[in-house]
Amino acid sequence: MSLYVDEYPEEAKVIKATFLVSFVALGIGAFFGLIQGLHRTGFVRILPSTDYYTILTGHGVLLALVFTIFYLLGLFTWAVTRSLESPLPNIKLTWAWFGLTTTGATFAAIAIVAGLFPSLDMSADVLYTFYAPLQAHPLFYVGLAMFIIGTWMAGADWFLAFRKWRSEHPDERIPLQTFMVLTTMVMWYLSTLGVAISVVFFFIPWSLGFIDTINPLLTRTLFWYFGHPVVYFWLMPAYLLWYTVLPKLSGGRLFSDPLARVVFVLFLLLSTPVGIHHQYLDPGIAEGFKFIAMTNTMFLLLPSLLTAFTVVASMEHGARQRGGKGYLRWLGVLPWRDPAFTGMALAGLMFAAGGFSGMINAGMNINYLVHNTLWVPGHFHLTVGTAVALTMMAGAYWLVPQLTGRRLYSRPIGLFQVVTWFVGMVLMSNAMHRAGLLGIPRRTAEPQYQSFDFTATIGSVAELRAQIAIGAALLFLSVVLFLFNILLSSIEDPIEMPVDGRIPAPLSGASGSPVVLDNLKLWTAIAAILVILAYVIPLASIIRDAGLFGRTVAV
Ligand code: HAS
Ligand code: CU
Repeated sequence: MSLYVDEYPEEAKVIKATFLVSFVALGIGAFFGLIQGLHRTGFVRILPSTDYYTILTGHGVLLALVFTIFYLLGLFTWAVTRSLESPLPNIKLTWAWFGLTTTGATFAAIAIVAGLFPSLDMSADVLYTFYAPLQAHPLFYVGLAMFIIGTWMAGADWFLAFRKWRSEHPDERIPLQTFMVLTTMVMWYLSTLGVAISVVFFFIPWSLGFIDTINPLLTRTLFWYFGHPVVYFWLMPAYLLWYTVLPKLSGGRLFSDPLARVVFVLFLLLSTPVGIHHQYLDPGIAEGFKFIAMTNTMFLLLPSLLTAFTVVASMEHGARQRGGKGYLRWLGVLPWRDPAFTGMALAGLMFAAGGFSGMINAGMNINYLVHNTLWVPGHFHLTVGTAVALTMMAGAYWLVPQLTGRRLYSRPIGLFQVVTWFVGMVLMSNAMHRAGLLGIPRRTAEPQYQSFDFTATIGSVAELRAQIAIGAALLFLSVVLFLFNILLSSIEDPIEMPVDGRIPAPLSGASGSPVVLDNLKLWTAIAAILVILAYVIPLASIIRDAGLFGRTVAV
């Protein structure tokens, strides 16, 4: 057995480059998050209220889009090459998509951060959801378009690798990790169509002044057409790690390969025709279509519930291999001192809570209570902010040594880091959920509530604000520790085998599962039909009501 870097030196370079971009975005985005948390809770009011939205946009874009997706680009490159046991067919294409995504992300980041310097006369205070009538500088949209095209090229790169492999292995099952990457990418192609159309046909011409009106509901709907699947684009890398790496770290194997495939197929089918669940309160979309989106969303819980079962069963199997006994005592023998394991397990635990708040969001009637309140940021700091982000950081502790041939600088610091994230997020997201129930709005710079002082009573707004601010500070500390640990790891002396990178075969193997699961064409066709059913009529009526380019004037 040799390390990934020894077998695929070129690919390892690309992956290290994507991780570098990802972690730089993580550092800056987390700093913005700290400012956010302290400002909003009234602890340190350092920002003029206009800058609040600049920082909030930077925080959202850098963390939710740049950190996560660059990590995905690296992780998927690793997963495809190692599971197909073959290098990528055209490394020039690989560097080209890396260059395009990085340039695009840099353009968008420049447009946002420029908003802090009024003399530059450039801004993109449009939040990470960037729909009209908020308008950004054209550089922001151009950067976004480049970034998306870059991800399409990355998908093409992986599909080409698969095609080459398929020509050499006509009768074999698609290796599991590659299957996960391909189904995720088909979902991505289908869903990015929405955002690509709105950026290229509406936002770029509008921000350049070629058209002076826009249909806000149309751009919102196209955004959410993409905006829900994007959350699974973040989640699937975490699932890939939970299904294929976490069982191994637990000391066992994946419980069931076919069940894992079913889960990824269900995400492909159901991720897109649900976007309207973000628009329950939007006028201009008939209730019936909102109801269809709700029904589809409830079905979409299934793959995550299956995941909870399969991943926990795999962990239990691992624990029993290590001598674990009893109904729950086996939990004690899991490798809790390993930051990669503990980070992923804690991320999974938090996702159970985040999933439940998602179910509450998804109910049309209860959504009216929580929509646009701090409850929603509470929900997504558990999902993308913990299930995904913490899994990615924990995964890095296991992956980076394989890419560099150097051991991790410090496992105890890694362990402290993942636990700090968990504790920080417990405080922050719990308080955010509760604050939302009290009606405290999201995305509001200066809500005038009590600030924290030491006489604040438990359950008061001041107490919730204290929890949010303390949580934000712990999360920032956690990111700093993570970045230092990874940085110091890169100057360790090279050693032969810093980590065992093998992944054992699943307990219930691929060979016995229905062959139809691997029929990507079939699933793509069904996914497209479901999207057509869910979206054609609502889009047509939005265009009929207010015109393709709307009748509102830019603000
Ligand atoms: Fe969501 C809003 C519904 C999942 C992200 N969501 C958001 C926003 C974001 C987001 C960013 O229906 C805000 C957008 C904005 O800015 O306006 N969401 C759901 C539902 C799910 C869901 C039904 N969301 C996610 C994931 C995200 C994410 C995943 C990111 C990665 N969400 C909504 C709705 C809204 C919304 C409405 C609109 C709200 C509004 O009004 O604006 C489901 O997919 C959740 C299913 C999950 C589960 C949990 C299963 C548990 C597992 C844990 C296993 C345990 C392990 C560990 C591995 C059912 C898998 C065990 C450990 C041991 C030690 C044993
Ligand atoms: Cu959603």
